[in-house]
Amino acid sequence: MSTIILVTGGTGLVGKAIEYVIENEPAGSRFGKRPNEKWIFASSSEADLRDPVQTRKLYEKYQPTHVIHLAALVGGLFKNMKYKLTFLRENILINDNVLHASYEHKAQKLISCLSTCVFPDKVEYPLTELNIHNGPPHESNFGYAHAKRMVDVQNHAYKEEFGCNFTSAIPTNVFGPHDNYDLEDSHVIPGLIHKCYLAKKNNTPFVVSGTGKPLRQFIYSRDLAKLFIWQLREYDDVEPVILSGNKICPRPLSCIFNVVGEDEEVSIKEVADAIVKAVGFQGSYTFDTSRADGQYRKPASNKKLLSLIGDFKFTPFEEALNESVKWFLENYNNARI
Ligand code: NAP
Ligand code: GFB
Repeated sequence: MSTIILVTGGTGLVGKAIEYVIENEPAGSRFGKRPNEKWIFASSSEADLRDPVQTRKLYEKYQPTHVIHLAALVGGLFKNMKYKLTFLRENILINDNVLHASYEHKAQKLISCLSTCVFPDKVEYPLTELNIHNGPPHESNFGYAHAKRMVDVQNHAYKEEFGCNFTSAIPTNVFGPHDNYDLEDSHVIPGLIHKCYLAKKNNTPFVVSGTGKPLRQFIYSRDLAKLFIWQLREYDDVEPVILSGNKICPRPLSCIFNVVGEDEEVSIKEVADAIVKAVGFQGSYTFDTSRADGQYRKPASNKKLLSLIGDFKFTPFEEALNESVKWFLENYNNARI
């Protein structure tokens, strides 16, 4: 019996990381490709998942037995602040079509991707899988956040009415190769890598948005990819799992990014300092405090993940950031900039 795994959003940051891991981990290993598996990485050019007809055609074509659902309208703080209805509506359309097609085609399992921005802005910390619906999300991205939260509600409803094996993952902020480096619409790490690169190349100022004070947790895309493969193969519960870094050594900074537990976040200023080092920028940089800071913090607990996955090694942050910068420099001409 072959296993056909459809990865929607397979051409993005996270999808490309899953493809990299499946192709580069030893075949048959915990995260490597298995002999009976066929992996399909779909992009919007193959099917615009906002359209139920195109969605159905994609499922008819591939007959997936398992689905990792990544496809979404995605963006950083500033893109979210600009297009709240668009983020809400497009992601609701995509999610409803993918979940219903997965039900109609009797997918054995579906994992959808949420985000730590779904959590309430005012709630006790650390955030756990039980907090998702305990209050409104931060106003900066309430469109995207509500669309993502609804997937958890849909998963429970499909399970109760039809017995579907649907679940979800809640990653913290992700970065890595194949990211979106657009100067305005991207997330903070790719946005600052691009800005720092241009400042170095053109000898112009490097300007970081906001105050630099907000705190974040980050996960390297290729580590997140392994966690998705683990969830696909070894986790069968409707409740979501937060996918974030592990605390495996005390601060200093070089450890903090992939050891970030719920009580260890990093400031945007620390991120900017790390990017200056990785890019090799010699100048100083300033903060444009006229631009928004967004949510101050969203510390998510990875206790559930750690209790289930056992031994897992996260990539050292500086290695992950250097990989991302290297990929960006080598692919500048065809990257999403
Ligand atoms: P990304 O790099 O922007 O990739 C998005 C993917 O979705 C692309 O493959 C894109 O296809 C596809 N897509 C977008 N609109 C589509 C549509 N209408 N129909 C079909 N496919 C469509 O995003 P990402 O960072 O990999 O995000 C993947 C998932 O992780 C998303 O669900 C996102 O919400 C979640 N997430 C991301 C972060 C983060 O920091 N990046 C953090 C937490 C959660 P094309 O290549 O054809 O455009
Ligand atoms: O990754 P980011 O855009 O999104 O980070 P969020 C925003 C934080 O980084 C704010 C600061 O404090 C910004 O002021 N920042 C500094 C920058 N310079 C830059 C820059 O050049 N670009 C960007 N983008 N930020 C997003 C949610 O929140 O998290 C999404 O809006 C999604 O829905 C994503 O969930 C994972 O972490 O604030």
